[in-house]
Amino acid sequence: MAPPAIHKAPSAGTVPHYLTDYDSARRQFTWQQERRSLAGDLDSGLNMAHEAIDRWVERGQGGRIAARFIDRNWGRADVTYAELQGSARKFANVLGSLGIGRGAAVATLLGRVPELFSVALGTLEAGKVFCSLFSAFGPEPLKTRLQLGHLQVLVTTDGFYRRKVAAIRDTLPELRHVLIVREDSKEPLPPGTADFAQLMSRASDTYETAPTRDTDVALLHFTSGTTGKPKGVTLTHAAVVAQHATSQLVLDLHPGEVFWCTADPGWVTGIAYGLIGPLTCGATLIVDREEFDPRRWYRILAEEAINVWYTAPTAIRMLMKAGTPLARERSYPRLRHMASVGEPLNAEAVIWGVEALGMPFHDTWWQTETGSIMIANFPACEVLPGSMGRAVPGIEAQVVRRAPGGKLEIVESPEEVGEIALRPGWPSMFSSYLENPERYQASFIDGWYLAGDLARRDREGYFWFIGRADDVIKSSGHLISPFEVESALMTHPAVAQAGVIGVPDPIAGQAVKAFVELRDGFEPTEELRRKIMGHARRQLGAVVAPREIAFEQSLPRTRSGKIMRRLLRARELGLPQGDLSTLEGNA
Ligand code: 6R9
Repeated sequence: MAPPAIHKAPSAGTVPHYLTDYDSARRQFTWQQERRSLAGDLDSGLNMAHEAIDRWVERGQGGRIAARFIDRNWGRADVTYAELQGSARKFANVLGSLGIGRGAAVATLLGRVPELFSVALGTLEAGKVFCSLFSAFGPEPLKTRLQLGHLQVLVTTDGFYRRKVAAIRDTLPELRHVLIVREDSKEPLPPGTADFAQLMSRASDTYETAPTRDTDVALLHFTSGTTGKPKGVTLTHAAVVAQHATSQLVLDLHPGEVFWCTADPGWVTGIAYGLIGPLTCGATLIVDREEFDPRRWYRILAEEAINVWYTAPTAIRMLMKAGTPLARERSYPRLRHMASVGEPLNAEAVIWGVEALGMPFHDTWWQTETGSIMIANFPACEVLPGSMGRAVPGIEAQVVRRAPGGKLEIVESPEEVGEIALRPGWPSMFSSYLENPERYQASFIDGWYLAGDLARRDREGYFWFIGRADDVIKSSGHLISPFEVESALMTHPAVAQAGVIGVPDPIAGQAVKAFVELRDGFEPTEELRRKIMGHARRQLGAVVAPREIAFEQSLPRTRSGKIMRRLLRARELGLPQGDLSTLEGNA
């Protein structure tokens, strides 16, 4: 039985919520109105960076803190909206001086540092495409993404460059400029790179924002599929309309409020809600440069007087594991709203929020492709623990089944599981999969975008997550392609075939497990297992590499030679093996 609903956060009511009555908010909401509330005239242009920073400076709010960066030793570096505008404009001028044209793509491979914000906003301001690469990736995933995205500029540190990029640079003929944010200025610059700080210091901080239109591509994010290369998801400048609206309706961010989004900027949440959306609301972002640590996190929540917190289930489960007493060692009088995204948020975690921090976690659901939150539990509405919530105003979401003849049918029964489907037309819907129009087309069926997630929808419109419809793995909130891991394993000389699946993990949600078939002449020893593991980690980075490798005599294949991950999963979990008629060797 589902746990009882939780009515309102106890501390709610201290600020007026943007959304108080769900049904009337849905009735009244229009995207045109939201669009107008930003850059005004519908026919004029729209620029994400302009909405995020310039507007506040123009209104005389430039002195407000846009972001506070906290370092390992608790040093705090504050950047105001005006300073961020200045550094963004400098970077826009740097791009100009390097001769980078409109529409070209600029990438960062950086930790959570101020330079990432300047590069992101400056790139957008200049009308170029910004792409943030996950800094824990190894050389292989970086190479694939830099190639697929035709990236012309990369901003990274000397350490990352030496460890991850130098060896693949020859394979990236389109990468014209590498700018180094130096960690140690005594070290010479790596050959073929330029000094980021030096270029910035020479650049002017006046710049006329590029006249971008709603339909111009602004962001490139990479996401993982089941087969083939990663998918390059493009979002246009219009995405800012939905990122802004949801930062208000779902995260409830007010000007001057302190907001902490714990997502890494290498993933979509870290840009949409770690940067753009909250700045359009005039909030102050807290950015922790360090990795997760329970004591550290509670100290940040308390000392930085966080008002609104957006985090992820894996982190919440790790906090639960560290124990409720640790949470209660401090008090959080300013905290008034907590939300979560990225993986299923179990009911216990929602309820634990009340116990440990005085309010429930509010689950939200969306994807890189949707560009902003689509389904949510709203701060002023009751929370159903274990449910992802209801469709955001302006979003039509349903659970559907595929009917014969390519039609979709809306599932009416709250018991029946189907696929999550969204009616196209919201402003942050992805505009393409880079160089894969067929794949893009295939995501839309019968007038709906199919998300590839399975869910139930109850009579009140609350969605309950069931699982993914494909083989993609979500581990600690990171979307991982089994294909990418299999390909990296197969570059090891001992590996003939590999099949990779996600296995349940109490903290990370899923962990990556590989089944490996060895080439003739190799023995399945512990030493070989360690070698293959090391190889995978060097190529992929520790976050993506398998945590477990099992040797198999032979992997189950279809008659066409494809590894049957479904069967590997069923065997691993002791589930029924289902239809085996296509299994190789079956008559
Ligand atoms: C924002 C983001 C998208 C996939 C999505 C689904 C899973 C996201 C979830 C959730 C259960 C939630 N997912 N939110 N599963 N409950 N509240 O995570 O984007 O990296 O593209 O991942 O993540 O499977 O389809 P992305």
